[in-house]
Amino acid sequence: MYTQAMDLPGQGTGPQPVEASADDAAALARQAQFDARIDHDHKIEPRDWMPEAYRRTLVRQISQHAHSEVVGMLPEGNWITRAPSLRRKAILLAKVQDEGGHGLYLYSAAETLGVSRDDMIAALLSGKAKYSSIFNYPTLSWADMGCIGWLVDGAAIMNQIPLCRCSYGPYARAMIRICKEESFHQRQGYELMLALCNGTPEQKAMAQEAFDRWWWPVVMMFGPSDKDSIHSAQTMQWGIKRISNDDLRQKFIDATVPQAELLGLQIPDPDLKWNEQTGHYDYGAIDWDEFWRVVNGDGPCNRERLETRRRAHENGAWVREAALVYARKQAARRQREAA
Ligand code: BYC
Repeated sequence: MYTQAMDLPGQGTGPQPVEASADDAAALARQAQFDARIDHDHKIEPRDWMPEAYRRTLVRQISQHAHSEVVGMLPEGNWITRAPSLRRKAILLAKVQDEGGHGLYLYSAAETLGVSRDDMIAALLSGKAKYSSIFNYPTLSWADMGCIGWLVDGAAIMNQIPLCRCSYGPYARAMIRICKEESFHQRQGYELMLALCNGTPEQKAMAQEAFDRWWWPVVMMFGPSDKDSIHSAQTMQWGIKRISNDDLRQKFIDATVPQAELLGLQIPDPDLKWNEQTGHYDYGAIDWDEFWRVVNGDGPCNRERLETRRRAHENGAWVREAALVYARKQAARRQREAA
């Protein structure tokens, strides 16, 4: 049984009411039904009753995820005009567009929980809402496009495949499509890195330099270590998160080291080594001060990213207004025709 079932009306440690009211009995029944659905790994759907804390947790995670996709368009958008060939430009454009689409599915999934898109976007633009730390790093060379696809999307897939089994139906279903697209993103990134690593010595050096900058921020992307993760225990009990931050990080490192070796790249971690006993790679200490600095708004590009989003939002105001006026006109026309 889950912890949320422990503090229900009439179940506290204080004096117990002699008889539960009809409302209490109904609340207990709803809670029991919710717990049973979670226990049996059934999906919770928007019209099902759910505890308020479950709803709030989902709104937090799904909206942060949506914001990450939308802000995640910026570091790569920076290179669309400078892609070295038409083929690379077409791939990058398609990838960035997919990310915009992921943001939209995710905002829609969050809206099914009764929160408005306007409120979610206002929280992002005011700096109140979080988005992934990884998008606060700059993209300095073309090899960064390879590293983002290979490593950032690779980490995203590792984190998001288990979310396809999330207990909340609309989020789980959005993740299935998103993961398919992320898989294409990861492959195009690896293929780009392969081309650079098999290219001239300058191209190989550019690939290594980008890899050196992205490795640790990507390792941090999985979130704080399990002992410092404030939400994990509850979200795992609710079947939202299925694998812990540290376990996902380990899976990612184990999968990525052989890929780096195939590219002939050096991993910028002197403590990284295969551990025969555990069957996993051991890795060096993570700079958690840097992680929290970036999460709390003081990373290399936090201000620039938010400023760009704010400007885009302001510049798009006329489009939103025009769409609303058009919708009102259409509705008025339908009403006239129906009269
Ligand atoms: N960056 O208790 P914890 C993409 C926050 S988009 C910033 O472990 P939780 C892509 C956390 O929110 C990738 N903040 O939290 C797009 C919490 O703060 P609050 C985005 C982070 O929720 C374009 C606090 O730290 N993916 O893939 O159990 C191009 C304590 O953490 C970070 C998702 O959003 C971070 N890295 O676990 C390419 C996936 N890590 O909310 C690629 C869905 C932690 O209490 N989200 N924090 O203020 C998740 O799976 C989980 O929310 C997390 C964190 C693993 C991120």
